Amino acid sequence: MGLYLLDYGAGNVQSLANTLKKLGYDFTWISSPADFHKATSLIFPGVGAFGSAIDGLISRGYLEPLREYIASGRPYFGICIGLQVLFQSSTESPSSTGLGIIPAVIQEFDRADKAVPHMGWNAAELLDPECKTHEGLDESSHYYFVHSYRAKYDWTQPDAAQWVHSTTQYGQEVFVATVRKGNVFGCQFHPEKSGTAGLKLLAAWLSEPESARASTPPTPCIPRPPKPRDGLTKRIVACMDVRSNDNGDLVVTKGDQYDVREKAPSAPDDTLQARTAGAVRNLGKPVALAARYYAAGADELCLMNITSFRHSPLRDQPMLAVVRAAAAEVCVPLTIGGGIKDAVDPDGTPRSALEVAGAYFRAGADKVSVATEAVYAVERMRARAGDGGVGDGDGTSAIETIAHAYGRQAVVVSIDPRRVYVDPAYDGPYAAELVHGTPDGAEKERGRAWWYQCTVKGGREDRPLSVVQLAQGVERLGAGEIILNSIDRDGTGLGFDLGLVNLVKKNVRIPVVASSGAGRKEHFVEVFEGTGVEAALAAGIFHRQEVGIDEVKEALAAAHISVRT
Ligand code: 1PR
Repeated sequence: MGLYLLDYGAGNVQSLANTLKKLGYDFTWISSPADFHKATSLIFPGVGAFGSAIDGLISRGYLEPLREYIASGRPYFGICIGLQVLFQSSTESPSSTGLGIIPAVIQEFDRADKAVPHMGWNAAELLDPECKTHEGLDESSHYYFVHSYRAKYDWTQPDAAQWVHSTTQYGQEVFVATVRKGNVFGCQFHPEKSGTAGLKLLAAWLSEPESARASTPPTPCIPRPPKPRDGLTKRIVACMDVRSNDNGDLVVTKGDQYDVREKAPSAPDDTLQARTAGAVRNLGKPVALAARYYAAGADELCLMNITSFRHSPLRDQPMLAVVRAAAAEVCVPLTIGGGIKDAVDPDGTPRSALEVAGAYFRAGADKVSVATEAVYAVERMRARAGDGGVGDGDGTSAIETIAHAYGRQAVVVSIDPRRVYVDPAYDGPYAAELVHGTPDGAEKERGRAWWYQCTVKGGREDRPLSVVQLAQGVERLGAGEIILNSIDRDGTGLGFDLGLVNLVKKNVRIPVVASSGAGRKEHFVEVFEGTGVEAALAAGIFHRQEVGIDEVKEALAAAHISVRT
């Protein structure tokens, strides 16, 4: 089979290549317009923005060959933007024209009742009421979506509705999850990031005889009114903080309030604790742990290069090899953080944040996480506005440049706030963000109040910025998601800081991942019941195997919180 993959230059399409290799398929990247004639099957794993995709296709001379390829009746599989380009246009990029094969327009999700992007695992419901599984798509499975724009399902428009194979509901909107007609199949979600359910779907399409793939009939138009609740599940994220130990090996470590060195015993002795005191805590190898968490059902994985600021950005950057090896093992989204900023390699070569992010995307990352540089960018933005104003980006920050090239869904901001305790009657600049200790809270908190100050360099330096100012600032600059750590709770096992999580969640409209402090499975139930967060992240309890990801999900399911099992 002449299987070809189309990359219009966005770059972060390595996941699909890894998945196809896993499934045992050889493929060739389209590298010139002439390649379209050689292809007998074509997959377009589009990522990023609609306009960038169309511009990328035009500048490479691919748009007309792609149109001709699809018109020739040979099998086509479009993923995410690869599905959206089949439509007439998108409000994301009004000046760009799509292929116009499906007569409808892609529009932005309504943000009134939900966080946008729609990011996470959701169900797809087949239009054909007779079957619960079809073309490898299974109604009882969940698939990984990440997008801000969608094609609304409108059964009153038969010319467009006849293409719709399945739909998904987010908030109160029912949109097109998959299309299927003739030789065309497309999905809004990412099968290459959807674990075994996604592998099954891709395998089913790839193994179908080409004649069958080229001749699917239209779908009848069936009303699909929204249900009371959507099918989006809460995500469980396993995070690995990676750094080199004293022998120079990259290991997964874990700190207590960001201190990753083993503690000395209280009295001098000859125990193992005394002999290892001061050494970097070693909890395993990053790739082996990533594979373990994938097998255990983690919905996403994070690899944080926690001492990145001391190393060169790209030259001899050992994290790239770790990401490459981890990405080959796992079929769920992978976020890489640490050192995503403009920097200079030891040989004097300047590297832009975009270039550094690009290297990680090509290695197989799906999202990059920016921490220190995000704080500086918001500070610059506020300084430009003056007079305490919020301001606007100038297009040069890491968040803006990466979001422009790879889409905002690919840019996460990791926030490292620390509590600043103040008098409960505090009336200073952060009074509106004050959190008060509850009577049943920890002893240290009772009768006290605090605000949350942002830090940089892994908590080593405080900055004159509150967590709300940072969260709102990065949303404005174009971040697609926030990982919300807590230096006070990190590694303590006391539970997530619900006051902090609620404060940030109610001040932004992008998804928030609660992080730091998980010590028991009940803490996950608490954070989902007590805040509106989309995901919860933990490190220590998973590394030390104190609680399994499956146990967390069982506890959530028992509390009627929707999870992917
Ligand atoms: O500043 O863009 O280079 O990014 C550096 C990244 O490394 C940031 O995301 C920062 O949070 C992280 N980092 C830096 N130093 C440390 C450290 O621990 N010394 N790790 C560090 C922060 C927090 C979480 C942890 C959760 C859950 N670790 O990653 O996984 O707190 O832990 P728990 O479940 O065990 O409580 P830049």
